[in-house]
Amino acid sequence: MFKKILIANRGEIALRVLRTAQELGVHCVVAYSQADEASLPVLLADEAICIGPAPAAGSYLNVRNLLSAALVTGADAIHPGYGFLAENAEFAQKCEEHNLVFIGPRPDSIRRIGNKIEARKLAEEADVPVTPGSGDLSSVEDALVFAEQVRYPVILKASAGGGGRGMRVVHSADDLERNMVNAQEEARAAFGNPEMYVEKYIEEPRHIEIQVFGDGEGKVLHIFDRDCSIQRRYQKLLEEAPSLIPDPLRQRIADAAVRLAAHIDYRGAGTCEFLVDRDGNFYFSEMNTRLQVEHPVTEMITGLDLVREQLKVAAGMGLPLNQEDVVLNGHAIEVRINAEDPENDFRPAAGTLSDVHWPGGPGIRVDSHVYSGYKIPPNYDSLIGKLIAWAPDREQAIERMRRALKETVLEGVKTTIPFHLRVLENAFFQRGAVYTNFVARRMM
Ligand code: MV4
Repeated sequence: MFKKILIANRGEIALRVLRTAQELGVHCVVAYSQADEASLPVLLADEAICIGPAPAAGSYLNVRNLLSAALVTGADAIHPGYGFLAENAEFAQKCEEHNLVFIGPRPDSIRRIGNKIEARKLAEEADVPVTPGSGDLSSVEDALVFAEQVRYPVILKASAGGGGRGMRVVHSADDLERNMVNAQEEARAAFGNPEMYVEKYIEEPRHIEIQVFGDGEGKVLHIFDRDCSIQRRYQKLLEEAPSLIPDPLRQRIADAAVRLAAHIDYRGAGTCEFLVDRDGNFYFSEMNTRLQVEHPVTEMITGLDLVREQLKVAAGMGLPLNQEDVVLNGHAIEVRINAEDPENDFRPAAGTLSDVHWPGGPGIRVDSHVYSGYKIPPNYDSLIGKLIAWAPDREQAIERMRRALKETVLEGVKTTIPFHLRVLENAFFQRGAVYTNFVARRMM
C-alpha cells in the first residue's frame, strides 16, 4: 500500500477519500485553495498544502501546483476525487511522468472514453447496444440527412461533452439548422473541440448506470446498478440502488457494461451510463472514468468500500474480489443537499451555516465536510453534503430518508431538503415511475 497520497480535491469527496486512506494507514496530504483553509478535510488531514487562490483555475485545476505539492510532500500517488482533474488524461499522464501514481484509469483509457464518438465505437466493438447515431458531422447537411433517416426528434451531442453539457434536443429540420452552428461554437468554447454528432432521441428514458471495477489486466466486475433519473438540467438530485428494473434486464445491462470495460482492460472504478426506454431496450450513452458522487448507494447495498478497492488496485495489490463476492443487500437512496433555493429556480445560496446537525440512527450515512460556523465559499459547486439511507427494501428506505431529512438542521442558508421531501412524498416516485423528465413533469 502507498505510504502517502495527495488528495487533489476539496469538500465532501476529499473527506471521503481521506477517511478510507487513513483507515488503511496511508498518510494523507490534502491540497487546498485559500478558500478552503478552514475546511474539514484540511483540519483532519495528516498534512495540508496550499495550492493556490480560491478560483479553481489557479488551484484545483492547476496541474503544475498539484504536481509540485505532491513532489515536495513526498507523496507516492494522487487521488483526484471527482470533477476538477479527475477525467483529465493530460493530468493523469503528467502524474505518471513524475512517477506519481494516478489513482484512476490509465491516461489512454480516459482519453478514448472521454471522446463520445470513440466511446460509442468501442461499445459497438464490445457488442454493447448504442442509440442509432451518426459519426462526426462536419456539416449541417450531413446532420439533416442523418436526422431524416432516423426521424425526429434527435439529440445533438458534443463529442467532447458529457453529463448533458453541449446537448440539444431538436424536433425538426428548422430546429436542427438553427441549433447546429451555435452548438458547435459552444462545444469549441467549452471543450476546445467543435466535433458534434447526432443521435435518435430516446423519450422519457430511465438513466441507469452500472458501477464497474477493473484490475487493468482484463478482469472486470460489475457492482450493480444505480438509477439517477431524478435530475434537473442534468444535475442529479437523488440516486438509488438498485434501479427499479427486472432482474434479467439488470443482468443484461451489467453484462454489457462489463464487456465494454473489459474491452479496454479498464483499471479502477468506472461507470457505464445507459438509457433504458419504456420497452426495456437499453442503450449505452457514456462512460465516466472516475469515482462518482453517488457511489455511496453502491457501497451501502454491497458493503464494499470503493475507495479502498481503488487504492489497492492503484498500489498494484490487484483485485482479489470476484463477481460472486459482490452480493446485493437491500436498497439505498442518496439525496444531494445543495446550498440552493429550490423555490427560486435552485439559485445558489451562499452564506455561513450557523447551525449544523446531521441525522443518525440505523441505516443512515452522512458524507459532508460542513460544520456549524462553516462559511460556504462561492467559488465551487453548492454541495453541502450527501445523505444516504439504507433499508432492507425501497419502501423502508424512503421512510428512513424522510425521517432523516426531518432530523437534519442546516441553519443559515437555503437548501434542497424541502425539495427532496416533496420527491419522497410524490406518489409517482413512490411507485417507481421515475424517468429523466420526472422533475420537470411531476415536481414543477
Ligand atoms: C440522451 C437522451 C435521450 N436520447 N440521448 C443526458 C446526460 C448524458 N449522459 C446523456 N443524456 C441524455 N442522452 C439520447 N439519444 C436523454 C438524455 C438525458 C436527458 C435529456 C434531456 C433532459 C434530461 C435528461 C436527463 C438525463 C438524460
